[in-house]
Amino acid sequence: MRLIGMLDSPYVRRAAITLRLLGLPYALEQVSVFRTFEQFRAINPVVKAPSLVCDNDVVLMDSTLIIDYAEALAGRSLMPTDLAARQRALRIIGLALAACEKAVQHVYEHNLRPTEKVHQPWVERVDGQCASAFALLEAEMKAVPVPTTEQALDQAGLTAAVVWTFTQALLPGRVEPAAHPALAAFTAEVEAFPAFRALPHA
Ligand SMILES: N[C@@H](CCC(=O)N[C@@H](CS)C(=O)NCC(=O)O)C(=O)O
Repeated sequence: MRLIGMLDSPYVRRAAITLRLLGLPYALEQVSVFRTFEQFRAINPVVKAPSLVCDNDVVLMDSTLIIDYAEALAGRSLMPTDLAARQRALRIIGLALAACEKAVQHVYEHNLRPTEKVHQPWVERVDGQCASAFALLEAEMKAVPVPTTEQALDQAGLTAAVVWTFTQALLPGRVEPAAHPALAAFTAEVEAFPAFRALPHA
């Protein structure tokens, strides 16, 4: 299998770390949807990262769907099976992915548009949604114990940590660590795990 995309994408990184934690062999090809658009387009004409080229050449996209396939392939999952724990995990993943989407929209609005075409009401809406998602995520993470090994990490913790690292790297000062101490402390521990160190945000 080939996972296509850059590790500075939180979606690519969560898929890459998940594949590794599931013990699935794959090659990571760091092709950029921006800097190497044509190269990416030759692999997936939709140009979405991550893209997973499966062993039978079928191309999957969207990190959550790639993770779904990977878990079926591996015969195990990073999601809890207990209903209450699964509901909590789904809540955390939903908040983390919403926060991530809004952070990405902020970056696109400022980095891809000429300054005179930035639409301030839209930026304010996106920033407000991003702040709400991170505040709610912080409230959830207060109750999540930090795993002592990467084997104990579930998809909720994995995704929350990847999204926090991404946001701190791309939008420094915009989502304050001091206002999100649980998320910041959780991520600091999890980023020290071997899978996270082997696949750093970069
Ligand atoms: N919901 C998707 C989002 C993926 C996504 O938006 N990836 C970005 C890179 S961070 C991308 O492909 N951007 C190029 C584009 O949308 O044209 C997922 O979970 O994989």
